[in-house]
Amino acid sequence: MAHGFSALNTEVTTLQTRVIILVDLDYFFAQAEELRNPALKGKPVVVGMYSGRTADSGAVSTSNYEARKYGVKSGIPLFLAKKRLEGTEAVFLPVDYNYYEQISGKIMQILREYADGFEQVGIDEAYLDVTKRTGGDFEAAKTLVQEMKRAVKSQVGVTFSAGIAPNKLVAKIASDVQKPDGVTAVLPSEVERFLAPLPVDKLLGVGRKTSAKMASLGIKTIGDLARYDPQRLIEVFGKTLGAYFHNAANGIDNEPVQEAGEAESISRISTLKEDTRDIVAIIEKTGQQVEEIGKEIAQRGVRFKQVGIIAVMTDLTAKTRIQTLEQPTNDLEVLRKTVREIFEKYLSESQLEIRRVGVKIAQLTKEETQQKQLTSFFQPSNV
Ligand code: DCP
Ligand code: CA
Ligand code: CA
Repeated sequence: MAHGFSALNTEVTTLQTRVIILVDLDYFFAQAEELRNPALKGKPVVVGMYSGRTADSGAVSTSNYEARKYGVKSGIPLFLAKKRLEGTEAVFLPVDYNYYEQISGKIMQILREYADGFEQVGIDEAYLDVTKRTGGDFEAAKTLVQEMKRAVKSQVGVTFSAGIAPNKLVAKIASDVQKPDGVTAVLPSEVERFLAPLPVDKLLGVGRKTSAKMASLGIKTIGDLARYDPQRLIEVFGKTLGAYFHNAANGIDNEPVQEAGEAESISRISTLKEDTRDIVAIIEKTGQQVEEIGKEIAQRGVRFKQVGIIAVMTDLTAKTRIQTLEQPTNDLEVLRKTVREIFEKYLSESQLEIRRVGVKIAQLTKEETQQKQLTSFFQPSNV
């Protein structure tokens, strides 16, 4: 442990119940259109992706709530939307993505100021970790959301809906409960009751095929899934998915709110001179990769918290092994040492020769955020 990293896959321990907010902008493309042309308000507005083949071919990107009353929603064909809105004052507009991105950018900038940790997802959603600034208090988080709503409404003119919960998974589902311009908070003690009656396809990763499979096992609601034998789930869906479904259904989700860049990884992979199990040959190759990765992290000013190796075997199957460090670092010595350790362990477990090797670092953080985190971490709390 001299160089400060721990055993395989150390999980981040949660010291305190988190308070996570998911903000989702209401009927976003259509609301953005109303913003630049207020005369549209009150009329059904449909924003469509025109494929250009014929005047009406293409699909609805989104519509405002007036249009939704007629069954016009994302994904349906434009000709069908036209038919359903016949005889109304409906307005059809083409997608203007650049303009929506501008509006989104302004809003994200405002929201960011209200968060300890911020993660934008797509054009119209963001997760905010507000644990620190609310002191873990959900009432304070509700007040914060109201402040955010006022700020975004007055500075940009757009409404959003939000979910407040102890994790990202539940916050996202909660944000969908009251729309538009709503807020739904799910306290830690309410998570189980909140999730139980919902259909399984509310969970990320449960699409049509999976929900049909679950139905055949007698699983319809998230509550059914939560009670289902986890061992059986793993048999049916495999280890990763099975475990995920079990945890998700029980409202367990430890995914951190992280800046988009932090989720990135840097990797290098190359072919060995010959197929081998010789650690010296492997280390020679990965040593070059570590140098290259080192240049890139210096350039970008990032640290890494996760180290992985990639081994492509002679039968072309690719294996990866990951180790999480105790804290982010930019020390290439630590990287070299960790890579060697993981490879040594890997070689002791596998008999096959290796054709290609790679090194990957992940959980990247910017140097300055890192410093900020360290300062606040070491601040004595009882002064
Ligand atoms: N979008 C799209 N095609 C889809 C779904 C969405 O082009 N099939 C675009 C248009 C939406 C934006 O993405 O405005 C955000 O998607 P949402 O699912 O959040 O839907 P909306 O914001 O339109 O509506 P809601 O008020 O239900 O969030
Ligand atoms: Ca969305
Ligand atoms: Ca939305």
